[in-house]
Amino acid sequence: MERRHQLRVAAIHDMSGYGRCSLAVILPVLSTMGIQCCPVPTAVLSTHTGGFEDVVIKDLTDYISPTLAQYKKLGIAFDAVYSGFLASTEQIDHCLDFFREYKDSLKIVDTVMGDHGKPYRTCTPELCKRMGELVNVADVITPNLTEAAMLLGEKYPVELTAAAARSWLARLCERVKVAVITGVPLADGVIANIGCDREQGGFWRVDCDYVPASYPGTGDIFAGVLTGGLLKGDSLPIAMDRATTFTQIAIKNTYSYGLEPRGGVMFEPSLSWLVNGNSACGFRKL
Ligand code: PXL
Repeated sequence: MERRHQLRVAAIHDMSGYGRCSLAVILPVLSTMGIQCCPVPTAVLSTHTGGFEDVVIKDLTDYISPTLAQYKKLGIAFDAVYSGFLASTEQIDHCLDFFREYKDSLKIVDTVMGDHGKPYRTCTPELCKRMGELVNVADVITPNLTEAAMLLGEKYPVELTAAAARSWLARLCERVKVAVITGVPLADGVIANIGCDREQGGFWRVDCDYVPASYPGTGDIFAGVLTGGLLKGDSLPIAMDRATTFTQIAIKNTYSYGLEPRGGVMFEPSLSWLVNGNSACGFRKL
């Protein structure tokens, strides 16, 4: 058996050249946290699909299965398998194979399907429907509010009361150990990231400062930091706090310079926070 001294993650996600999302943010985040990230690209894109024309997309659906076969043959182990943006419905099956072959690894599914109440233009109804199959085998899921509503068959809400938020999390936690919903407008007027850990118990919220702009890739940064924190032994509220704080630092820096939103957030100058930054313990019970 291979001897290792470092955490290792397989990240099944797309690589978008411009726009700071998916592997382009997850790789640097996990590396900075001291974790080896092995990218398994689902597609290569010139830019992400949020607000650019003439996007060049190379679908890599036939890449994942042979890659998995080679890793198994080589005896390569992963502490976590993390899936994100998928380019075709077949890739659901390939992710299911990955999760089955690495059954003892932490299984993180970022249910990338849509935002602002609508599915992404690449996310077909069939893909949205089958995302539930990945949720059913996952340990940890990180939907945004749009995706949580889609998974639960709910209408996209204007806001959630604390009781409704706990109920949404509890319903997701019937299927997974840990559910985190990002960007939830709570009825007290605050947008929060909320989470539930079925085994440890408890519903948690980490409040976000309101910034009047929306940037792609922030969910990927959040999920990347959350994954790193959980792997390194953070409790769920501490991992949520770390991920929220880092994402907010990047959002606020970007906003302060008035940078074009579709370019994503300027996280690179703040990566050192992930090395030195302690959780500010900005979590509380939901
Ligand atoms: O961050 C979500 C995401 C990931 N990958 C691609 C996207 C998007 C959102 O638009 O287009 C290619």
